[in-house]
Amino acid sequence: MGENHGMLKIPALGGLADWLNDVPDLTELAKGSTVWLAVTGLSRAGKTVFITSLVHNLLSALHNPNRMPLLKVVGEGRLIAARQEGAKAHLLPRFPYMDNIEAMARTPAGWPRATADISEIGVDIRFVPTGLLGNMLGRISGGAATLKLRIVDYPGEWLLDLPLMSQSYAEWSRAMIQLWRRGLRAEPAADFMAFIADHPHGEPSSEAVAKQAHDLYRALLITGRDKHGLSYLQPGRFVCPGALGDVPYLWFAPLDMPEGTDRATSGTLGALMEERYEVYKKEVVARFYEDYFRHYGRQIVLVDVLGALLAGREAFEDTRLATEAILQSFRYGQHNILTKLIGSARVERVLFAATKADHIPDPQRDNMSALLRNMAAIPALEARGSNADINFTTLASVASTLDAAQEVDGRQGVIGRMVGAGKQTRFYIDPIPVQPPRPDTWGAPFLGIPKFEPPLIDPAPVDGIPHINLDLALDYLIGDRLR
Ligand SMILES: Nc1nc2c(ncn2[C@@H]2O[C@H](COP(=O)(O)OP(=O)(O)OP(=O)(O)O)[C@@H](O)[C@H]2O)c(=O)[nH]1
Ligand SMILES: [Mg+2]
Repeated sequence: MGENHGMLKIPALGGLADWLNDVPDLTELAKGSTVWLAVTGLSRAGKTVFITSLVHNLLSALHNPNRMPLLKVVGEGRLIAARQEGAKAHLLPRFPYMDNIEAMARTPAGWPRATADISEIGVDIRFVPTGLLGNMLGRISGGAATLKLRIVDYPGEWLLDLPLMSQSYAEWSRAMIQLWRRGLRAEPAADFMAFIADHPHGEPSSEAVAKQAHDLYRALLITGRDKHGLSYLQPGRFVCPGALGDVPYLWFAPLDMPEGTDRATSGTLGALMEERYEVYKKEVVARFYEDYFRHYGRQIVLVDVLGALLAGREAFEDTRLATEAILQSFRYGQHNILTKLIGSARVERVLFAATKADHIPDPQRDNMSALLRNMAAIPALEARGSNADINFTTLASVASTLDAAQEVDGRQGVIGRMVGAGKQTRFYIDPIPVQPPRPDTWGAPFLGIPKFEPPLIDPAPVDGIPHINLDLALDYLIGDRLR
């Protein structure tokens, strides 16, 4: 304070203008404003657990601020209240926060069920704004501001469809058929390939054949995901349909379209598939971006990097491809398809987060973040231009283990109770590489990382849930709106 002691310091005019540019609209702040945070990621990445823990820890933060010290509004003691928003006429299904908490707090503790569709939940955060703003608002509104946080859970598979928007049916078919002929994919694809070899694109259009091809292709995508750990699966709605239902325009599949064929001939099987593909793009893919995605200014993309590492070389490579494809939804070019879809709406901040960090010991976690960054080919994208602000981290929404005290064969590990086993188990892992491993260094794949039981959880919003980096992640995503 010095010589200004006792006086309100008025900033110089230039400084004031800068300051006004930096803060959200004053009246908006006094009334309360809204921020959308979308949580996405491929199946089993940890979206439901993340949102459940986030909401529970926010609602508990007043009672137990020690859980969320790195969320500055909590760490700085500025939180006044955090409440679940009251009943509203929202359009999206409600995220089942209480059911999920009860599943985790039960004895024996379990995990929430897998989810199939988009859902949302709101938390109203009342807080004291920082600094000068706080002083001014102090007079306007009794010292507090309210941020309405709207959290949305949607399948990351839906983002895998953005590339379709700039591909014709023939181009997309060729890309898919090539992909399914190679490596790990060839064996499960054999039946589907045999079927489309019997039904070339030029044969007369047939509803029954189209439906059969679709059923075979869809089953292939789901087998690829569940039995082979594959992630780069298009179209995303064949794997995660959401509330679409079994409508006829979905009944398409790629066909063997020869190089040089750009449009299917009218009246053929190829033409029927093409027509449905185009309707799918317009009615499903474009609509998701236009009606939903464009509103979600802050997004977190959860990636099960550890699961991908353990699933072996090809599954890891597939996760890498999928992560790269998802990243396209956050890169705006002057004339690119995303910009056409969402217009001037912008995703401002995106956090890519490697989940389930409690499966690896603390010293390995920075490597995990670096590996995720390298998987997404971020170095090539460093010149950001008008892209969203993108960051990387490693987190555990529900820390269910402790670091094991001893090393075994030079490997560090964690210790926790396995679901259903009832006794403590240690899990050791090779050091996490910062670059995708070289082809000759991969071990034998195994699917499904160990399932540890959640720790003891109080279902009342008092104590919160132990986590790793959840507060840091949230501060990056919405901290600026809580200043
Ligand atoms: N130990 C531990 N396990 C976790 C954590 N987060 C998720 N898991 C495990 O991963 C599984 C999947 O998590 P969910 O949150 O249901 O994943 P999701 O992305 O919602 O999956 P879908 O709804 O199928 O798309 C859980 O059942 C847990 O076994 C975590 O922070 N720690
Ligand atoms: Mg889920």
